[in-house]
Amino acid sequence: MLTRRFTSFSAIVAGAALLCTAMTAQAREYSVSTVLSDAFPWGQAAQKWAELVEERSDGRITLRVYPNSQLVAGDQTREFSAMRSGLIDMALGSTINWSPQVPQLNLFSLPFLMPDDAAVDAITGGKAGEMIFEAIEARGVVPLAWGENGFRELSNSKLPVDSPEDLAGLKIRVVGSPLFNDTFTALGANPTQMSWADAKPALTTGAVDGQENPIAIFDVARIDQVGQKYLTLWHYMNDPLIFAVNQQVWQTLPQEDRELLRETAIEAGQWEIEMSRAQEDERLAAIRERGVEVIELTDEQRQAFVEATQSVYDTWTPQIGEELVEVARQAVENR
Ligand code: X2X
Repeated sequence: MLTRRFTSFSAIVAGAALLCTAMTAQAREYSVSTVLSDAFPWGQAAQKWAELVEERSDGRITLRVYPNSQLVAGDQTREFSAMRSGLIDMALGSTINWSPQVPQLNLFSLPFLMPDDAAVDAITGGKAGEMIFEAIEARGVVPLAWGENGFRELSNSKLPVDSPEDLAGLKIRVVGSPLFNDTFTALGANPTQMSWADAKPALTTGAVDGQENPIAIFDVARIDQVGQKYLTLWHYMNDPLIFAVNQQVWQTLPQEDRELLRETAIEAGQWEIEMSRAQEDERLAAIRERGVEVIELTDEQRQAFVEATQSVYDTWTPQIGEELVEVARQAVENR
């Protein structure tokens, strides 16, 4: 009796275990890395992607978003390598942070290449965008769709900047691509590379005088609270975001799941681009209200910055690729 009861109990346990195995084979979870949390449009885009995937796969596929570069111990410039090696499955990352591994992505950091949203869209949505996706794919990662971090504007704690001369000697925190050192050195500033995790403390202590980031980040991260009193709208570059997947993960996916991931990434990206552009005026008004002096440049003033940074093109065009830079320029011209 006792034996028989034990036997049937074991059978139930074994059956349950089998069922669990079958379910896990079906339901899959993937990690998605981002630099910023869902307090920011960037993190919201990743969350939107996860929601759409959850919904359309009827819960079969879960994307778990890990913000704050936590899967790469805060070092956002290692995100692409971590995704390529399979340490992380997917990411929604900035072109800046992936450019140390994919030189073509430096295209977007060329100063004053893209004067407006239409220019960004002409590049990402055209032949240049295709060339960039091919370059990413050639480096072992599958790109799916574009999002947007936004036009990066310059802030500092010292003075209203409206000419390159104003930047002389200013210590500016820049992101981890070497191109930024060249841009800010060309402008006479004193650039210091550091991760986003280190940026706010460095601004707080005054270790650096300024930084550059999109308005949404300035607003949400309350950069004005760490003494950044002057914000120059110079629109010098824009970093798109890219939704991407590790190649091995991609190869294990059935065709229908690949389509689902791609289609939802495109939708989440489009949603985020529209939302963050639509929020910009309101954010700027809020920043002004908090006492930040916002400096808008005349065409002539902007031109002085354009001219001062020409050397960056000489150094970086060969690394990005002559053809890609030319195709991008034409896209901007014909937008
Ligand atoms: O580190 C930055 O400045 C940020 C958050 O904008 C990027 O990851 C490129």
